[in-house]
Amino acid sequence: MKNHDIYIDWELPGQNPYKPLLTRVIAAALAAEGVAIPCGVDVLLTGDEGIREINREQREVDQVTDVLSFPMLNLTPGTPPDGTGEDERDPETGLCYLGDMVIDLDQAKRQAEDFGHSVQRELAYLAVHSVLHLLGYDHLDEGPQKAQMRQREEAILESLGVTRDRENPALNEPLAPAPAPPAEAEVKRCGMLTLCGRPNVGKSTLLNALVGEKVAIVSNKPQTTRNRICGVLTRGEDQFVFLDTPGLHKAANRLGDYMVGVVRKSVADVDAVVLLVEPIPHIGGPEADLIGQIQAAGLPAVLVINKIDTVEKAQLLEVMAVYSQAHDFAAILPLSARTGEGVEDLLEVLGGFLPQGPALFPPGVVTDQPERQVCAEIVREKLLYCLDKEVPHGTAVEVTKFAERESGIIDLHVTIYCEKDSHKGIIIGKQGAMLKKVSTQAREDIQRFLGTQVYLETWVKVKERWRDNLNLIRSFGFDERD
Ligand SMILES: Nc1nc2c(ncn2[C@@H]2O[C@H](COP(=O)(O)OP(=O)(O)OP(=O)(O)O)[C@@H](O)[C@H]2O)c(=O)[nH]1
Ligand SMILES: [Mg+2]
Repeated sequence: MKNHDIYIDWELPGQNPYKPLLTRVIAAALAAEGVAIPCGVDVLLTGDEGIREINREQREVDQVTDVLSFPMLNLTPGTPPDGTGEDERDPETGLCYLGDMVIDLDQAKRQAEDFGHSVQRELAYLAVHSVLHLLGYDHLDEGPQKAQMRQREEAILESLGVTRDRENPALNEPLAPAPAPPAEAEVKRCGMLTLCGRPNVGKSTLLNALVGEKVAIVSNKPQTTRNRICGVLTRGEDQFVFLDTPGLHKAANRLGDYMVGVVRKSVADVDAVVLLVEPIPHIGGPEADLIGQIQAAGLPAVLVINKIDTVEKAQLLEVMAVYSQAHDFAAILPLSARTGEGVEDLLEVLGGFLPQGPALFPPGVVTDQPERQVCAEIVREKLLYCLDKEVPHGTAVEVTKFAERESGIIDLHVTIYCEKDSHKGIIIGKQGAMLKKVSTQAREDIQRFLGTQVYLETWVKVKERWRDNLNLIRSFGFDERD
């Protein structure tokens, strides 16, 4: 099981060789401290200037330090997070975000020279030291806490075969480099596949599971996805380009018309369609409509019965029987986008629909969405999560500033539009509490997505009935001419 998500950002060109080492050391330190739930740590590897700027901004000292740690949780040494504490876990990803560490590579190199050991060893030490800070250890004075922290550091480094002991030359060898990733195979088959279905059936969850990264926001409220979202999986000689679509529903406003139009356009000109349905033995209006569209377009289609983690297996047979009578699907696959069960089987089936052809996207690319759009979507996801009823459905999010400083820190300004003054009050909350909650959660995810520190500022404005105003809909990036 992949237990920890460690996001490492490189501010320094050409320093990527340390990435496998740091990833390994951080994962080992977390495991040694008994962290047994999926966790996230953000790492920024910078130089003297970068860390000086962060020291100035965050600690108001004009100073170069070897490492900085910014814990997110208030933990006690020896008591790792178990995900039960308040706000400990991201409700959607289930990830427990521990905080940020910043390492100054220039300083690490100097210290390595002073100690007479390798840069790898110094980086390993600094990373372990920082992980312990994130887990609540401190060493403000020479008391027992400092001794406890030192003792843990040594134990962890020793378990990795790394100590700072200068007298033991055997330990001075650099760590073995991580095995090189396998060479990229040339893509020989590439195809586009549309994911469609009623709202809330799990299309975006499935897209993320297929691509292996979060490219689409997810919520337990219907009509979360508003636009076509492209997710790319490149595997060996195959490239899958998935199109996630808004849930097909009866439009109640012009934004709804736009969303339904997106679905229609996406169930055409693709290599195959994946129709997602709930594990219910009944064909509803949206399903019948989509089956009609699939037949009219003459496209091969795969039926995915999602959320099988919520029903007895016997019920699935009934669902399969009902749908196999409605259309001649190329395959019917029960799966759980949430747990991942069956996703590999789906990929195998979909691989059969990829035509011969070169890659549409370079290796490593997982979506075609610009970074600022993903940031706006993340803020909208948090609004959907934190707010009730109609309020989040009437929000639109616009990024008004996305600027990267020389240090790599990103200044992000975001405006949240809502439809009524009363909604504005709800979004801001008592003494700004709701907006702060939304912003904090969004900032954490955005930092993880961008792999760097982000200063997020948010404003809330009212645009009455914007969902029925074509000009406003277009200005928010929903353009039916696309
Ligand atoms: N139990 C269970 N829940 C799931 C599964 N897949 C998705 N969900 C949940 O269903 C809800 C809706 O998921 P989304 O992926 O946002 O659904 P969607 O089809 O993209 O929804 P729209 O964008 O509104 O059309 C979320 O709360 C998901 O966590 C699954 O396999 N099992
Ligand atoms: Mg969706």
